[in-house]
Amino acid sequence: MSATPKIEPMGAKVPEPRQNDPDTLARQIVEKLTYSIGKHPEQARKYDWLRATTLVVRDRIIDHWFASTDRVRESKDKRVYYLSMEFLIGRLLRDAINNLQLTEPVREALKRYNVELDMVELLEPDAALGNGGLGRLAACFMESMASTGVPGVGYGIRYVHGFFRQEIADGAQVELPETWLMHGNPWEFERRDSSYEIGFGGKVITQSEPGKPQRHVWRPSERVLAVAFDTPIVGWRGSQVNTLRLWSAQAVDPILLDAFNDGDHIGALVESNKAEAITRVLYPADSHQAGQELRLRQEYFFSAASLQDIIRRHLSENESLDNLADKVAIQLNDTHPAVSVAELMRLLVDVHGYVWSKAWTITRATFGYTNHTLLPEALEHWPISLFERLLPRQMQIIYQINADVIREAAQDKGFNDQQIAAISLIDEGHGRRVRMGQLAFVGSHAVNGVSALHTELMKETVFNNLHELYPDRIQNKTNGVTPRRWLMECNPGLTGLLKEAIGPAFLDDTEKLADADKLADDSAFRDRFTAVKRENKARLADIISDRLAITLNPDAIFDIQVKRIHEYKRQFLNIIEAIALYNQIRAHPEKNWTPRVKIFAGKAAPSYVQAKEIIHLANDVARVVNSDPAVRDLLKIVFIPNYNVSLAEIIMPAADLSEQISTAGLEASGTGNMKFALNGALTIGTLDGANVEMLEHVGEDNIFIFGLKADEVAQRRREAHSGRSIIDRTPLLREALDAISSGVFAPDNPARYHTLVSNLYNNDWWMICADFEAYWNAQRSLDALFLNQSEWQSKAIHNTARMGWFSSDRSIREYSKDIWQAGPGQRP
Ligand code: 9GP
Repeated sequence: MSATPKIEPMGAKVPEPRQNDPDTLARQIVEKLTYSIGKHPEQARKYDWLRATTLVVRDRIIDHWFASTDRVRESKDKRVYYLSMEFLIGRLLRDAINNLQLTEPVREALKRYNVELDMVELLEPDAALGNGGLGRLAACFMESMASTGVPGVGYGIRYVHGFFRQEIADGAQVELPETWLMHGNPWEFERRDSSYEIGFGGKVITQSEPGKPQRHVWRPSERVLAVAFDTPIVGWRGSQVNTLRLWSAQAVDPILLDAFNDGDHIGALVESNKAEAITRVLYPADSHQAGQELRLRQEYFFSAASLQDIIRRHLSENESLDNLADKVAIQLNDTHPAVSVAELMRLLVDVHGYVWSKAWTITRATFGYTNHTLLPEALEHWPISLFERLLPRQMQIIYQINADVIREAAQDKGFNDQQIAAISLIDEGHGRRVRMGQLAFVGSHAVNGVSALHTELMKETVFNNLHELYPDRIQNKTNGVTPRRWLMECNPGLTGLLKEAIGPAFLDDTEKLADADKLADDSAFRDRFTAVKRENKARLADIISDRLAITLNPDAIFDIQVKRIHEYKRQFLNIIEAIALYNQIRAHPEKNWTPRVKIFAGKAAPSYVQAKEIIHLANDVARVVNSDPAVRDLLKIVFIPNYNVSLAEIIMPAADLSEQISTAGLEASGTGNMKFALNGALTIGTLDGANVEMLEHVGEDNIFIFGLKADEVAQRRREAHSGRSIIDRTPLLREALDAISSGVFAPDNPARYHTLVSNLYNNDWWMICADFEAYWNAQRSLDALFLNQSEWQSKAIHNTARMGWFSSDRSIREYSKDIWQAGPGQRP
């Protein structure tokens, strides 16, 4: 046998550019069809074209991917690892083509075979590996890290079934499995060589030798394999490509041969099924606690695999782990990966022989933690009995960390028992639980909220005592969204118009959108801006007509609320206002009503009864209102099923009005609010989350703020107001609620919404009654404004022009500088 020839690495060279003309692309697409897919172009079906096009685009990404990886390896730059249970990435093809600036040549190439690029792009399944805001933010951050030159790796889980598919049957939500991998996934590369054993259960053996510190050895009773699947994430203009590494669980022994040979053919697969179950399904539970054992297994599984991978890579380039924090920043996206703090300590102390204090210094300097919610029901805490059984050594470590923190608090700050109980990693009050928020906090050098208001509330509420103990730790990093997906790709009409009007600089620096601000007074520009919006509305109206057979008037206000369904997000308030408006239109047909279309979309966690009732109510009200001839075309209500990233890309550019009406103090940031405003929608919203900063940027004339402020909400909650007195003195509200409770919208089951309504009478926890009147008045002033189209459109232009700051590139630059000390310009 001849010796393997030595292969020279490409080095950090950018590869020779490939030919990107339509002829070359067309030829390569057919080559892929032929040699990678095994089809003649004449036989190729739609999915074959998608796959072939993806492979041709992917080749171009791979060139840049290798160059990016080599560059980081050679420069020894610090890497950022973003650990997230969720990456709601959506479709990738359009994003990749756009970022490589291949849209027109690929379109041309496919045309040669009578294939439409848009059709091909729409075939790609949505990678729905997330529930909502947190997962979508992680996807925006991955793209922005690549676009701003931050060497980053995202670590998560390769769920076989992503976020469930929602259907509406007789008005109610039905959950069906999502199958994004059905046609394979041409973007991913399986890395069998990067697989790690992950343990669960078993016992800890303590070894003592005279004169030496005790050693702890964990002997798990169960092991599964974590196998890596890599997806390249290409940044704007293709200059940097980062990796999203998702872990898939497999059994160490795929089949128990003894059992099989004994005739137990099902039992022989038990281990394999148990292992694979870990990464089979995404938990549908945003802002809603999912406290199941499988969930804790998922959390530990991907955290432990990621840490082993990080350490292996570090040790392949460095002599020891002493300088881990100089070369590695790990960001914990919410508390889901918080067990990483205990796991890294275990690896450093038990496996790599560090003394505790040194290991703790390294650990804390390496981690950062982002909090995404203050809702108590969403803050993770695990029963100690479960934790101890599944992760016995990590539990011991958590006890020791806790003892150290409590000692520090008592000695240095003189904390009393109450304060100690508040910071403790162990909640003694609810059947003894491990508090993951506290663990993430103490194990990180930086802890951040996701909007200015949320960060302040973190200091005042959930982390009040920890903030007192570590006053320099909490900082703010307001969220952002990637302008590539959320402006350029989803709104080519507006992007083209802006390019013509202010030049292309905003494509590289979103804050340059500010140059369009003055055009708000230019009537010719306003007309063109309005024409783009109308086209986007017509496109959405067509989709709604196809899917739901509801005809919409594109000249009505498109008033849209799309997001997870949750009581604090107050879709219920919006529906009640719609009913009140319906009643008024019927009572006063002679008035000059502004036509309105209220559009809803979003999913409810399957176990969240009230949220599912809200969906049902929206559909029931829609049925009655849309079929009432007395309403004419003045009000239409639509609930679009199965909200996902791709649908959002069509909805955001089509909105006139964006509903951001959460109970103040409860929405950590919101990112939908940013996408709408960037695409020229006006916002009606409370002073909550990032709405507060949006107000500062777009100016108070261009945003419609109403309702109680966060401190007023907290005050009213302390006073435990019921809604009864407000309902009694507000006829519009009372009549709307009476209509719901008397079965106007549910004649088949008039009692269906009794609980929903009686909750408002008894305890107005979400401030629906308290905010109703202010909301109604704000809506009516928007009605009046819409009749003055030039004024409305100039406010819309101010929104687009002033939203540049809300780019996730800005967020990432702030993380890079203040938390990670990594990325361009951040070298020590
Ligand atoms: O609810 C928050 C949302 O306000 C925020 O924009 C998003 C990203 O930071 O995170 C959401 N939180 C979750 O999805 C779960 O905690």
